[in-house]
Amino acid sequence: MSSDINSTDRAAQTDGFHLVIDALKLNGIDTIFGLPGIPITDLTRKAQAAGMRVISFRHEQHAGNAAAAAGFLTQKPGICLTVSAPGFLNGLTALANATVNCFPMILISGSSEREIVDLQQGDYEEMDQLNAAKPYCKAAFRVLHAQDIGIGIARAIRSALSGRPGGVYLDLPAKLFAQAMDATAGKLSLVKVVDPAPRQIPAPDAVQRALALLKGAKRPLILLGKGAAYAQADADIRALVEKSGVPYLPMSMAKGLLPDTHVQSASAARSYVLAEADVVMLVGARLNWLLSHGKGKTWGAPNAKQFIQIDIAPTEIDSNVAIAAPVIGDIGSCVSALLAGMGSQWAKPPAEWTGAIAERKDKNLSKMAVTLAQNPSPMNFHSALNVVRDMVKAHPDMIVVNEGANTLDFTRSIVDMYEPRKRLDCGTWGIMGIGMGFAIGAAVTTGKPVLAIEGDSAFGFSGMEVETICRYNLPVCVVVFNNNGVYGGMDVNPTGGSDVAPTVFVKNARYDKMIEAFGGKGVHATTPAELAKAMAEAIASGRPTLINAVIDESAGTESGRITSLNPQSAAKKK
Ligand code: ADP
Ligand code: TZD
Repeated sequence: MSSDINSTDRAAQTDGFHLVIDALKLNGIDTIFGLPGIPITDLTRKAQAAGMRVISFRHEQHAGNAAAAAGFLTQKPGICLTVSAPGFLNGLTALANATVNCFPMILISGSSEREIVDLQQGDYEEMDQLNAAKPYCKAAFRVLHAQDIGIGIARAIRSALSGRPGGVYLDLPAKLFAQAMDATAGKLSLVKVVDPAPRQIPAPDAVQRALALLKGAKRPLILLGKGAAYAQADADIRALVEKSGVPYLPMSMAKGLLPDTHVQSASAARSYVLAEADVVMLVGARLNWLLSHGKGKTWGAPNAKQFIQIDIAPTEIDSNVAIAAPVIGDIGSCVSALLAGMGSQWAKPPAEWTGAIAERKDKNLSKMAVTLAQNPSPMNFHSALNVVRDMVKAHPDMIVVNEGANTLDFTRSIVDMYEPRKRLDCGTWGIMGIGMGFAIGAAVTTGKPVLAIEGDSAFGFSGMEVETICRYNLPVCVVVFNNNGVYGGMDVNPTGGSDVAPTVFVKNARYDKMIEAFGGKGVHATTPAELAKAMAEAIASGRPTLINAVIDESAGTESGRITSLNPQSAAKKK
């Protein structure tokens, strides 16, 4: 009899574990990327039992990167779940990277007991995680009472998604999970976030100002950034470009918003258009280091250019150079207002401008075709990427993940993309280590095949996650461009000592053997034909594959295309 009463009581109760899961599910979040341990082991189990997809990683940074990729691809915050202190810190790099890239994600970390942490009495994995996280994310919250879990998760979701998207930290102390409360009250405490990323309609005068500037331009240019890719306003963005007739440049993760083969793409005449344009319209792209801060030699004659900038963050405007026509709002609303304002009589840019671009494009593309057609032995970046290019053309819905230095720069410029949000890379920081996390996040979220083109150094940062790829049998094909080191393998130790140079790895390493340890398919490819065959098989089978593509160790340049950022001593040596 008494045991019946107890079980009725229990049935009428819920706890912190279940409230976290219910709050996430209520908000349409169905996947957690994480790594179990105290105090969140049971949360991962219970989430799986409740029907969520729980993807367990080997290191939290990669779980965080997977969550960030999911956020970018879906406009829902990706969830990364970690243990306290070291697990939290491992996830923090990904949270900071997501914030820098304007990707929505939530890092949820279990934490140790507040009473002990705050008195610094030495708890298991003691750390003041909330304050550690604050400078590196958009917002950071802590929940102390089970009845506040619903509101805590609602605040985290809204903070991640509204305005400029970014990373949010949610601190859940160990004690919270076990707290029990009445199940009905628990259910009522949950919040389904209404309209988490409200549309922000641009002011009509801002739209008119922008259109007037664009209309008067003799050499206009549109620059699409990854904010434009994130916005999922693909049809309107394409319509804006095509209706205006303005040549455009995609930033790396905006590639494919319009197919790179589009007649208006000015990518193959990039330096010409950046230097010569008189009016540049930025759509979800910041004038940061990736665009030489909007000034200097890259941008041609000083003060000869005017900018229109569409962005959701008003404080982005004038961050580097004066912006003549800011348009503040969400890209979908801004682009549709611009389209409406253009009317039906919009005059295309002067033929002199578009003709000069076409001429340069043709010249550069013909030159590139000759380079790509060469077949040196060992392979160089061009001959290997020539077959990658064909593979992506044949499978335009495949997601390409890309990191490295030369591997990044050459892949970005050689491999055409055909669909929006199909390219994920080192992004705003130029960070190494996103490879396997982004690949897993993309594969899990979209179910599409993923091709990860990785420098051998870049791959090393997340290489252990090939086990995760095999464990979940994900359709990921990793291609390691193996040139024996960071940037290349040619450096020598100037002392003649037995240590190799700092940039050099084990020569002729067989990365393909790594995936075989976990049941995946490893391939050693020394020619474009072998590489093409292996990629085609991987994509057709959907089987986890790692191709060790042997690249000439002298083929790259130090720092790839950003050599100018690499300090060299100016001191004269005697
Ligand atoms: P890229 O590196 O491709 O040049 P950035 O990351 O520098 O792009 O810039 C992205 C910009 O897009 C950010 O300034 C961000 O505020 C903005 N952004 C992101 N999402 C939206 C959106 N939905 N509407 C408007 N602007 C957005
Ligand atoms: N650590 C982190 C987290 N990010 C970084 N960007 C670096 C170190 C420095 N770094 C680069 O900027 S590129 C790179 C490093 C270590 C690797 C380049 O070698 P690779 O590529 O083998 O990946 P290539 O194609 O051989 O140049």
